[in-house]
Parts: sequence; structure tokens; C-alpha cells
Amino acid sequence: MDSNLAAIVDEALAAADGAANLGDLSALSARYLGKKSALAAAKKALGQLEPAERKAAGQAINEARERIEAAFAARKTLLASAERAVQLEGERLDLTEIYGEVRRGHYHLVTQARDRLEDVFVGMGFRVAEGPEVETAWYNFEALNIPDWHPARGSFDTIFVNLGEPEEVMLRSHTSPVQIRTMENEEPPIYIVAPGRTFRTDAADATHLPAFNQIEGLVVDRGITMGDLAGTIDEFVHAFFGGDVQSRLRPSYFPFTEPSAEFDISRADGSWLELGGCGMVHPNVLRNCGIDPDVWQGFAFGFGIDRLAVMRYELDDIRELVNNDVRFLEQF
Ligand code: FA5
Repeated sequence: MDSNLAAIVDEALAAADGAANLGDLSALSARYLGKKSALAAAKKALGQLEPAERKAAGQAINEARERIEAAFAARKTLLASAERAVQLEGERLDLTEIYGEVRRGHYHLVTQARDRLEDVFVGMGFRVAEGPEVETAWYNFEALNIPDWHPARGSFDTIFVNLGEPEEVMLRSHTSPVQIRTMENEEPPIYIVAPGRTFRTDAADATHLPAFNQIEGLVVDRGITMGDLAGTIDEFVHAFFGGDVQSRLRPSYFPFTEPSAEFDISRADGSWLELGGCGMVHPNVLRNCGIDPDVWQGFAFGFGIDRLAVMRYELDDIRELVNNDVRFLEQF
């Protein structure tokens, strides 16, 4: 009986090892472990043995079955993974065949400008903050000292969203709401820049886009003066454009800064180019955010990133940035 069983096991193990695929393996498994197998027959024959012999013989048959089952299971795992690898290889799509040679892309030039701006400001000690693109009238206007009767609301050419009260929810028309969100949530001193998308009803032309990018700067600390603002802008302009470029402030008006200024940068031909607006944070704005203007002062600035890219890369038309013509974009 024992030598007979050993022969069955040897034969079954060799058969499992030799199975070329899962189909063959399943047929062999039926032959060595199924109802008509030699093993099943041996089990049936147990009944004819003396009770004393029956136990040991039964155990031997069970052990033989376990060894055969283990061999089949191991072979099954191996064949299944090999068959899967063949299947995956067959289904693999070689996309390079469709597009020919693989070309490496790069960031869009507005993203490059934005990344560089962040690098320069982080190098100067600012932190990058963010805010939502859909805003309420409180953040886009009220808290920035622009009540609903204020004529300045009109100058922002706002795109309103049909939600809640009329003119209550809008696509932000500038990044200045991030000033409010930051001051509401953080204690001074505050040194942040907030780049992001902004939206206005402006029709697209050579210098305007309806969806464009701004970067906002905000500093709130003790003893901050207009000199700090001018120095920060000058430092930034040198770091971003290089040592030869100068900056200047010109008096202007924004409801959320007092005094307010536009800032320009010098061009090679000696003329000046407007970059954005800035000023000392208006005491009403600080108060709206629960900050005491007798203790804390601040300055803020905001300018267009797309316009900055236009200047830096000397483009003729801002619309080139959104036409998505790869032949144009891959030059930068
Ligand atoms: C503002 O949006 C103020 N929030 C800036 C500011 C911040 C002032 C903090 C004081 C303190 P203004 O509307 O001028 O200001 O827009 C700022 C810049 O955004 C412009 O100088 C310009 O560079 C850019 N910009 C405005 N409209 C467009 C447009 N349609 N397309 C492209 N760039 C634009």
C-alpha cells in the first residue's frame, strides 16, 4: 500500500510539473484527485482492511492527497501569473506608434512666470496663500472698503454667478479677497503673496483677457511705511527682471489702500510700463478683519501675471497666451 501510494504521488507531482497550461493542469488534477483517481480507489479499499490497519492507511492516503493538492496549487499560481503576463503584453498599447517620436513638453509660460514670482517672493520671506475663485460680495468688495453704492464696484467689471441674492456671488474680479481671508484667519505679522485666476467681463483684445491671473501681496506688521512698500517693489523688480530695470510709484486710487499708487517699471527705451496697483492697507480694511490700525500697519499690491509674461517675453498680443498654439508655446 505505502509503495503504491508513493508511486501515485510521484507520478502526480511529475504530471503537475509538466502541465504546460491551466487547461492541462485542470484535466490532470481531475485525473489524480478526482472521483476516478487511484487515490479515490485506495480510499474506497480502506473498508476492506482490518480496523487496526485502517487508521494508519487512512492517514497515509490523506497525506498523499495533501502533497498532490499542494503541488497542483503551486503549479496553478505559476501558470496563472505567466498567462497573465502574456495577456498583458498582448494588450499593451504602444502610443508612440500613433504619435511618432515622443516630445517632452514644458510648463506654459504663464505657469513659468507664476512659479518664478513665487520663488522670488518666498526668497524675500513671503508665504504663498490661496483663496476660492468664486467669492461673495463681502470678500470681493465690502470688506475691501467698497460698499454697494461705491462707484469703484463698476470699475471691476464683475461676472456675477446666479446664486443667492442678486450680485451677491461672483467670480472674483481680483485677488484682493485673499487679503481679507488671510487677515480674518491669522494674527499679524502677515507676509503673504496670493497668485490665482481672476475674471472680468473684459472682451479679449491685445492687452485684456476675460480670465487672467493676478498676484496679490500683503504685509501687516508694526511700523510698516510706504518706504517698505517702495523698497519691496524695487527689490522684487530687480530679482524678477534683472538689475537694470527700475521701478517707480505714481499716485492713484483704490478704495482698499490709502495712500494708493500704480507702480511702473522702466523699459530699455527709457519709457515706463504700468505693472499693477499698490498702497497702504486702508484702516477700514484692517478694522473689518478685527485688526487694530493703531497697532498694526500694512501695505498691499496686486498685478497681472499674464501682463508680466507679455512684458518679460516681449509678446505683441496677450491673446497668444490662450490660443494654445503649440508652435508658439514651445518657443518659451
Ligand atoms: C486691482 O485689481 C487691485 N486689486 C490691485 C491692488 C491690490 C491695488 C492691492 C492695491 C492693493 P486693477 O484693476 O488695476 O487693480 O488690476 C491690477 C492688474 O491686473 C492690472 O494692472 C493688470 O496688470 C491686470 N489686469 C486687469 N484687468 C486685466 C485683463 N482683463 N486682462 C489681463 N490683465 C488684467
